[in-house]
Amino acid sequence: MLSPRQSSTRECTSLDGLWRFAFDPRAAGRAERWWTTGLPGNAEMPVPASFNDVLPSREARDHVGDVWYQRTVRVPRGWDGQRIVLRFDAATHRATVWVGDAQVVEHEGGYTPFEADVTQHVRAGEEARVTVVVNNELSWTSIPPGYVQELDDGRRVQQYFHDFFNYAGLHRSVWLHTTPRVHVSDVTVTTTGIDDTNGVVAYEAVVEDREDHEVQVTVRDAGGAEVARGAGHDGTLRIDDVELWRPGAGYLYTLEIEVRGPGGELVDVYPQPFGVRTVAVDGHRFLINGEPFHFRGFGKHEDFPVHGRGRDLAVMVHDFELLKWIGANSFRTSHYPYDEAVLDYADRHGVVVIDETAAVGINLDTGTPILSPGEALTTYGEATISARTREVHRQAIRELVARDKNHPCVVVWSIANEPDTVPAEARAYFEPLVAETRRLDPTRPVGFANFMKATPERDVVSDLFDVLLLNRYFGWYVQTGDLEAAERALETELRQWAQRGKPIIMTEYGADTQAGLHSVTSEPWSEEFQTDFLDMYHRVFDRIDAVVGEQIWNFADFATRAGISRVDGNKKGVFTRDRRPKAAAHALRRRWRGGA
Ligand code: GCB
Repeated sequence: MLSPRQSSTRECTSLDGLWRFAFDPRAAGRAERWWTTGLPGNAEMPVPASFNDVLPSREARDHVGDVWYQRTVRVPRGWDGQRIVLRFDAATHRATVWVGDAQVVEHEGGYTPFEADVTQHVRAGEEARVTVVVNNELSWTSIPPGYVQELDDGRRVQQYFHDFFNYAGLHRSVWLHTTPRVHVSDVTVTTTGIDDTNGVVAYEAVVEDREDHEVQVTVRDAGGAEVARGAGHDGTLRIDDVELWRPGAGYLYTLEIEVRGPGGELVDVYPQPFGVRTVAVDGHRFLINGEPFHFRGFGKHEDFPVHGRGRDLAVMVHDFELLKWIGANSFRTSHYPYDEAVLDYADRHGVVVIDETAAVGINLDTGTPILSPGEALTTYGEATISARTREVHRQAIRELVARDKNHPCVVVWSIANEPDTVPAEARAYFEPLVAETRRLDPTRPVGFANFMKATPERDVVSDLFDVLLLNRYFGWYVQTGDLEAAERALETELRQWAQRGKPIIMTEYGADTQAGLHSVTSEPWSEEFQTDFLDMYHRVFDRIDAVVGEQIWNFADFATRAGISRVDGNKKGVFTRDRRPKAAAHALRRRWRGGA
């Protein structure tokens, strides 16, 4: 799905700001048709933001069920005759939208965009009422999964198997924008070849209602100069003296797609940024533009006080600057697709991204108290993770690839985090999903973040994937505090994985650390321990050629639900939740930047 962009034929207005808001735990609003009557009460809620921590109450934080957002928007007078689109960058985890009294769209999945053509429901120059019901429940057929527990006292509690708070609401921007009736509705740009001086890219543009219309494309360099041109809705273009997109130097071109009518008149223009770069796996090596790449960075979260997972450009830029400060060159969008502004920024600044779906917690055998459901359930089964779940997961992959395929920063699709890949059923579950990801995008390696219990002897799916993404906690969840034993265990297992002949990227390793806690004997939870723990992992990585990436868990401390192993959230950050460095941050900076 294309991002809304301005051009000489397209206009865009933001619907961000304060919206009317109401909690609706008993789903009264659907029965009472609140989209026709307005919302009860006088609460207001900022968009974008998670609603949970904005209002200081337990009910708000732990709300399970529907919440309603409503506002009016005046449609610009000049939009008469245009196709008008209402777009949500995300609604977590599902939403139904009305304009006036008419339902215009429904969407499942909390981290990918959706839109509705609302031309029939609004009039240029007049006001329109937009109402959205967002539901935050996780079920056995949602991605991520969970279930709602009904307590004896009538309360409903959301249970889930992932280690981050179930923030919800309108986390991302809402837009009203125009396109012409005949318009570009999709574009794919891929690099098909590069040599020392030239790049060849293939493009494909989809144009709606394009009878008698022609497509022309122009490639412009970063300064706006034309460097290639072509015609037709698909084709290949050669860029001489090409400037490649490289890690650390995110050079972007723009493919300008023009649709022209029968008389040659300009009907639509859509500018699509892209980078010229290749990605490949060759034995143990991970190659970007044919050169070995070593991932240095973190698993992150979209997480910050008060607004939860809400889009925040100040925090976003600060995080990127901290990545630069510490010498990181990459991160993983653990554990869901991030706001598109994050990927746009990474494209422009040459930061490498492992892009992950929201399929986290497909695992009822984690054995850690924070994640175990407390009931004896098996991961795969008719009543738990079933073929129906897999179809929702497949759709999540489709929406991720559709949104992010043109981002040069994205070099790996991670289709799940720590699923249960020990039982035989895991193979039947994952085989079609891997095939689907490759069908959708044959140009990028596919991986999933492997869970500690799925060792080389026990895991039944890793051979299906191109890269080995491993999450390991030797020295923390096992051999706690004993870094000597942990070092041996880590090295032994990594050497086993290395025999598979694929690149290994360590996508998680880390230790909870209370900022300000110090210890001469390097006790767990102290800043000294976190530094020693990471040093130990790095010694091992440096001894094994197959390890081509180190992404620490986590960039910053983050919110989780309450639990006996979480004190005000997960503390494995190298930065605190408000982005102050722990001692390990300085140690990492020395490793990753040397003297620089
Ligand atoms: C994991 C998960 C991550 C958790 C982390 C932890 O393996 O992938 O979501 O937060 O461990 O800290 O336990």
